[in-house]
Amino acid sequence: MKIIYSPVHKKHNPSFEVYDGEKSAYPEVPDRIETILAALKKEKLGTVLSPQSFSLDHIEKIHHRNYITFLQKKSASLNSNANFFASYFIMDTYAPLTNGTFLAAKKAVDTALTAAELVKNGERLVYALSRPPGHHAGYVNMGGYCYFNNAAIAAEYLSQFGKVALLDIDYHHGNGTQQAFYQRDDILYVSLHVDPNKKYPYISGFASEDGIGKGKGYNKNYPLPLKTTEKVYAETLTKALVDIHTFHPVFFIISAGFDTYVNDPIGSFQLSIPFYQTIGKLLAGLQLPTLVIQEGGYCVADLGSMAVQLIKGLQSPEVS
Ligand code: SP5
Ligand code: ZN
Repeated sequence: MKIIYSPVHKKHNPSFEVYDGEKSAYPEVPDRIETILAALKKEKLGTVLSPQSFSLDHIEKIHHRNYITFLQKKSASLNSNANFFASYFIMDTYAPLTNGTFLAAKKAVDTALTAAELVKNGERLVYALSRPPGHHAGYVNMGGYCYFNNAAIAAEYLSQFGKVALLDIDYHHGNGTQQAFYQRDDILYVSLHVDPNKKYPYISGFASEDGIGKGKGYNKNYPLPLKTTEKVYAETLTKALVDIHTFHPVFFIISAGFDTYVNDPIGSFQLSIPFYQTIGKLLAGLQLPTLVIQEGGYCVADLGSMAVQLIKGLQSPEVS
């Protein structure tokens, strides 16, 4: 396996989020990616490569030019300890802009695009250690710890070469990714996530949202109960994999969040560390060129173990 990583993500390190009007600790910390990288290296699961630099044109396919310019200019204008919250382009209080945010977010996109290009060129499995994450970022807004939609930009890139299935297994619904492809029939978006009636992002992720125009039927949401068990998760994932198999994609992208873990400080599901290997095995059953892109997951102490289990599962197909 190839692992794509750059230390530039550390330049994005907000000092707080605002929750119900009060400051609270920012859970999306640089150590998340550092601990995953260290665990993958320790288990010798792959070769680490640095991302190449791609043109902003790739980002412009998913985000409005004025949004990209705002993110770039505003970020550069901030002093090193500022956290900027309020703008037309910011949809909630979980995505503060800081001085290093643009540089880190652009590198997270480069990380995903470098991985996508390797998959396009025949690699079977590539892991993009993108940070900040991306799946909540929409056409004109950042939110939910996300700035540029790394997975959507990678999917758009790969769609030039064949149909793409994007499976989102973060605890939260990927509202930004759904929005990007809601009218498309060449990119299937399938997501398993907590019931949006109960948790963030609240406004999307309902089972009734199934696409519009020629995109009708190419968006699939599987909202799950707050205390979802491994049994229910595995049954639901099996249904999602039937959707993907039926679509006959050429490429498979996984928006991989580890906030479904039982001890995650934000999530509420009941998945254990070994269960991530079960997930990996189920996904490997598709036998498709696969791009894993990091999304959320906030139990920093155990993120490395979850990533290792997921990759071990992806490398050992249940069906051959
Ligand atoms: C990529 C991703 O997983 N984004 C998740 C964004 C969810 N943010 C909302 C959760 C806010 C939790 N903060 C609670 C602090 C209580 N004092
Ligand atoms: Zn999440």
